[in-house]
Amino acid sequence: GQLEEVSMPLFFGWFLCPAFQDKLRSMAKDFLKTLQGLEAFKEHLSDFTGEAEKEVDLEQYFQDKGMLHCTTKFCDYGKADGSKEYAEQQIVKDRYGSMSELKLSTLVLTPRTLGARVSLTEDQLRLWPAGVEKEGAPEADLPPGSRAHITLGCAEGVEPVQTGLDLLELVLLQQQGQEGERAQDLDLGSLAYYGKGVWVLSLHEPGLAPACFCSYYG
Ligand code: ACK
Repeated sequence: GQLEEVSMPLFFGWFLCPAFQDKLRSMAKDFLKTLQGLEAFKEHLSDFTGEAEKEVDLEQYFQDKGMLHCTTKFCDYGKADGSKEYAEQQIVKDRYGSMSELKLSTLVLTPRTLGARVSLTEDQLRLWPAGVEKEGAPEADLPPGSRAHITLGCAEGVEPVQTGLDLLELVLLQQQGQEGERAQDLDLGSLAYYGKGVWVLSLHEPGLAPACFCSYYG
């Protein structure tokens, strides 16, 4: 009926608790500060500026996209394929409003986006929609959950949907056996460069972020 259509959200996902949002934001800030001071980063600066000589302030370069979350299903108020089917699943109804911990293993920075990769548990994967990896990387065959992420910032003019697409590209490279060029060990983790401005920080200690599974209406 009409009410049902009205009730379809922009997206479903896990929403980080406010205290952990602050923690993650300040961790990202530290990372950006450290990264832009590294010689290795400066060598590849043209990936970001288009010019080798120009300086870049990464904290300004990446714009905050609001409340930190990990999208499961993007519904676009019911306009996106499979929204209704997703929302009607028993597991989605059962878990709605429940808390779990998101495991953050990696920070991924590209000239377009800054994001945290989320490693979903078996149980969390039950809320992961089918086909979103294929949708983002049609030519690849990536395991469910490969696209799970938290967008931490986007370059000017870039939409947050790009963070998941950038992550899929990285996961594909890793699936093909690329490990990146080991750049440096930082306090937070070990840093690798994958070319074309893609920097990956594997955290020494994965972060555990308490989050609530629900939906966002905008
Ligand atoms: O950072 P995100 O995961 O990327 O969170 C936002 C959220 O929905 C609200 O815009 C994500 N998003 C936007 N468009 C799509 C799409 N076509 N497929 C998957 N996720 C999307 C965006």
